[in-house]
Amino acid sequence: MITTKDNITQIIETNGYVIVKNILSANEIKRLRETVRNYFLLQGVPFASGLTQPNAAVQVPDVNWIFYHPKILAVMSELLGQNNIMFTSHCDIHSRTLSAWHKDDGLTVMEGGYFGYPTYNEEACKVYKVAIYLQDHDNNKGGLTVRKGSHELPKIDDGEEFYIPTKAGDIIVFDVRLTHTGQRDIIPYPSWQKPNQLLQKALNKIFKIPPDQSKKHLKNIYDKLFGERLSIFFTYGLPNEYTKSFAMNNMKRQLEQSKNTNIFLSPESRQQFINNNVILAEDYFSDLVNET
Ligand SMILES: O=C(O)CCC(=O)C(=O)O
Ligand SMILES: [Fe+2]
Repeated sequence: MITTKDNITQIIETNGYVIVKNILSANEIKRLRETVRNYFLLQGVPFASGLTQPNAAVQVPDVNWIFYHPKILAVMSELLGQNNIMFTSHCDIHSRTLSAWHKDDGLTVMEGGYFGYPTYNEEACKVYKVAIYLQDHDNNKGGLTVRKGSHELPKIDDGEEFYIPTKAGDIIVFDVRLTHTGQRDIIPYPSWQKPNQLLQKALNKIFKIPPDQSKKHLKNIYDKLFGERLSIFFTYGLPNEYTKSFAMNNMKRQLEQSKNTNIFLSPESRQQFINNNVILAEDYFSDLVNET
């Protein structure tokens, strides 16, 4: 579904996600790819057959310009229905990771989830994640697949499945309660499902390697042939208790996953957000400081 700006607010409220085309230029995508790629040459946390970096807003300040990119701020203000919006300090960057169906409300991560309890029926709970894939995914199934309307449905199997074809430069914004998944298969073409398994079996046999290892080899071959799959995810919300709670608890998850304790944005990033009238969830992180 390709959308115009006039109806994006209604679409995200109904479907739980929206695609906004052509937000970033080819140069901006190139710059982000270089930053993310170079970062993962030496750093990152092994995750789902690839590398991830949670808390990237703090750990990888070179990506921060994307958070206050004028077009992204305009989209987020439009979607949230007001100029006052809050940045949660959530940002994960990924390289070559695989994924499975999940929600980003934290209910599978901690007791009560990031909001403290399930919020599927609560209208004031508006926490929206931006997904930026740094390559085209319109000819494969390596981008984002969602379940329509599932931001209002607690069960992970509920809601019609829809694959979102994106070009580098497009962004997807989704409600963090939406059920979604990234690339599930090593070779992300549905017709390759059988060959995927056969290839893996052949690798097991030829090289006498255990199945999880062969999966890794197969994935390396695919990545080499088709290029690295890189992505950036970050989250804004209405400046209210839901967003603050999401931000604080999600920060706990990010610290746990990255084995780190830095929670504050750099003074430069802070200033940029302030210049753009963005409210910062980190201003409410004092409880976290006392805990860590
Ligand atoms: O792997 C992907 O593309 C999806 C990542 C994701 O769902 C997340 O970071 O929460
Ligand atoms: Fe997710």
